[in-house]
Amino acid sequence: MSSTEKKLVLGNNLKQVTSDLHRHFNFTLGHFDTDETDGEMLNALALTVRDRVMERWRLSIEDEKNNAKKKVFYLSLEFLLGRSLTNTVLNLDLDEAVRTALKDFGCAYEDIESEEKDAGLGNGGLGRLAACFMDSCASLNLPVTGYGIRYEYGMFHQSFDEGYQIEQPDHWLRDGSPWEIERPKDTKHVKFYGHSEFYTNEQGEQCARWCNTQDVLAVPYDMPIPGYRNDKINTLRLWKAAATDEFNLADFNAGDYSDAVAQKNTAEQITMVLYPNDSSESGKELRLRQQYFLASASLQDVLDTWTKENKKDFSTFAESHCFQLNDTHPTLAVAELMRLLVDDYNQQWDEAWAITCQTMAYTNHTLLPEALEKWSVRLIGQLLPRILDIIYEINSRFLQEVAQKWPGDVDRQRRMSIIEEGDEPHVRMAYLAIIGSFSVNGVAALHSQLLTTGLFKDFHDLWPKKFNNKTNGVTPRRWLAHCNKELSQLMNSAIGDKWVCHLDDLAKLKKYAGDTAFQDKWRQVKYNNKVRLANLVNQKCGVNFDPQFMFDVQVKRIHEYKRQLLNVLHIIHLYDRVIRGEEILPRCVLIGGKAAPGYAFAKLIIKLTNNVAKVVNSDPKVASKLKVVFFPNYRVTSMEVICPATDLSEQISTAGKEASGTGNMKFMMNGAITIGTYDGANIEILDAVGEDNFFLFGLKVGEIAQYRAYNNPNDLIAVDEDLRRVINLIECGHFSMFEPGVFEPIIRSIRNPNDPWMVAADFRSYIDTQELAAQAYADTNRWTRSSILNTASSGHFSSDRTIREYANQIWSI
Ligand code: 26Q
Repeated sequence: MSSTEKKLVLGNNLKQVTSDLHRHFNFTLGHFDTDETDGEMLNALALTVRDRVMERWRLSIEDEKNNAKKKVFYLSLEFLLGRSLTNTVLNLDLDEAVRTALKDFGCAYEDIESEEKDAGLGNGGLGRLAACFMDSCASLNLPVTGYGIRYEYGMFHQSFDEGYQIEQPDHWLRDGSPWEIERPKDTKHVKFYGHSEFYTNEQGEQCARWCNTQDVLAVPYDMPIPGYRNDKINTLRLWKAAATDEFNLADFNAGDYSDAVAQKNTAEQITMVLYPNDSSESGKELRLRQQYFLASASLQDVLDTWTKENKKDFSTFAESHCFQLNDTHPTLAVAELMRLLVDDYNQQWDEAWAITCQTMAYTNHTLLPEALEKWSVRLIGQLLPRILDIIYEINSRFLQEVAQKWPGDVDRQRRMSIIEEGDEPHVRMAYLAIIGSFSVNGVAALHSQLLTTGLFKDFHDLWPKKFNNKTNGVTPRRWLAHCNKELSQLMNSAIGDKWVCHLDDLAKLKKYAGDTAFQDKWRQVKYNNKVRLANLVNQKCGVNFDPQFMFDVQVKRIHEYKRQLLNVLHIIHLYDRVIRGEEILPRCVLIGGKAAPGYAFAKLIIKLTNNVAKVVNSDPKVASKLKVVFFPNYRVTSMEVICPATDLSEQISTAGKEASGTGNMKFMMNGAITIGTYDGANIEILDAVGEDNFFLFGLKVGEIAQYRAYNNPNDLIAVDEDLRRVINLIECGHFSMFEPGVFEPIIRSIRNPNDPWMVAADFRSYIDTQELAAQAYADTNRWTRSSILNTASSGHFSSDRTIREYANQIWSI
């Protein structure tokens, strides 16, 4: 029994859980009828579970205060948590008690859990990675706190009109959330606007202060992050913006009541909505305010805690703190930490800079040059004048260092400057992050290597040791134990249940890969999961998926580099073959994902998929061979049903463009086989599972430039009959009968000799490899063996492994 366990009062047994459920239902929530809805039952259950979280949380915080030598803070504009109830029930080992207690009420656990809304506080991979990391940190008993923003509106809700994406607001907090605890006494003031003032203090030192600011309050809401069955609860602290009283006072006293209230709105706007990952949204002031708001509130929080104990002695601060920056989004933290130390705590610049560079670490998540964050100097100067001073000072000292190492190389100085000169000068956030950090990492081996030879080569030349790789991972709790209960049970019966926290243990399944009795059971589980997904597809799309067919799935944000278009071309090719009278392996193809609201081309790909699906699904000649859906409103909770049911996982990005991918890992864990390019973490998946159990296709990074020089899509179309027929079906309007010309931009893009995404170039290889996959699927035992081997080889892709690497190699905890 652990020391924490001894101090726990609330039991996990059926009797106590039932009694608490009744108490919360009747007394906390005041329900007196028995015909309450599932939603009301969810609240009572959440409170029952939360009580058990609370007692562990208190002990964890106490324990950390007394024992943690070093604390880590994960700063991220996104935490894509999904649902909390099921995850908490699993991690606290409450599953059985909860199921039985609910039965007493005449409720099924599945109905109650499905009432919870997703916390969709993220766009996709980067946000979900932050959530998986939080789960692993707690499960590994590491002192890691997350800092983020409590968006009132999360990722938008997606629906379709005539096949076009429609966005609706996601007011996830409408009915309140039992998982957040407001902590008003830890409120911070965040400064905006105003100007810098320079003065000499009593000791005769030159100092600066930021005056005439318009402050906004940052109010923290804490969410518990439970570890897996270890009684550890970490904290995710999310900030909400609120107006200060002073802020309103001037206008209010002048009698301008409505202006005063309107100003309140400007302050509260900051945390109103999550920005979609959208190039058309770049440069928006509100986004910059969000970023600074997070950085400033979080650092003040940490420094307040520090100075309460240590006053202004920062001599051991660096050895006991580390800030991990999730991409450049929270990078103003570099300048903000300098400001707080120098202006507010009177530290010398050099000491403050040493602290900053020893505590900040930066993770990059993209290779697309257009996705690198830049903010206009004018905007930063207006909104955050003191921060701009500090960025300039950091830059000037840095450029001196460059000049010393490469005397006379002015072009290098221009290239490496934090300030990009031009008509409108910009701050390059990635450079600020690199210069202010002791560690810079990419998220898969190829990605990290491309960073050091491409985008950040100059910085790698200067500081080779700063750069490292941390291949992403996903939490096996949510992405296997929770979402695939039946497979978990089957695996437990064969190899025990240690794999939940030691995923490498799954390798023990390898010896069962060829065992036909085990294969039969494995196949049965997959079949049952396919039935479950088929029901969901039917309910959401009105299309019948036959669980006997191969389930071929691509779910992720819609982007040209991810090449959903290539997938659609394959679907059209299969359709064309059926129409031609050829036999094909029966398939159900599911595509899902959201397009950024301002990304017209991505939205057109959704429209094309919907139109193709309509033609395919309504043709009775095709019905017994091919079904297609665009799955609406894809989110964390959908993936929990989709990945256990998938046979073929589509990971088909243009080589060199997908930093890592994490969906690829969830599918692999659940026994799907990948059809994919040599890109991101696919390479490591291929390495782990071997080429017999992976369908590799397409140009590699090093082949693309040369291929482009000698090949033109139009020539490829001319010589490839299959491609020609597919293009012709789109061009002639077969999928746009009453909408002439709608898909014109798509055709133009495929035919473009400079198509950056290489769609035509990879078509032949993709189609041929899809055919190999179909043949493999037809050989049931071979496929099942491969499926088992994929799960068995997925141990490396646990976020526990990733977090151990961060903890050992970056955080030193
Ligand atoms: C930036 C500025 C303004 C508004 C929005 C943004 C913004 C928001 C989100 C920019 C990018 C993102 C998200 C990026 C992302 O999800 N990247 C993915 O990160 C995964 C985790 O490392 C990788 O697996 C994926 O390969 C990568 O695409």
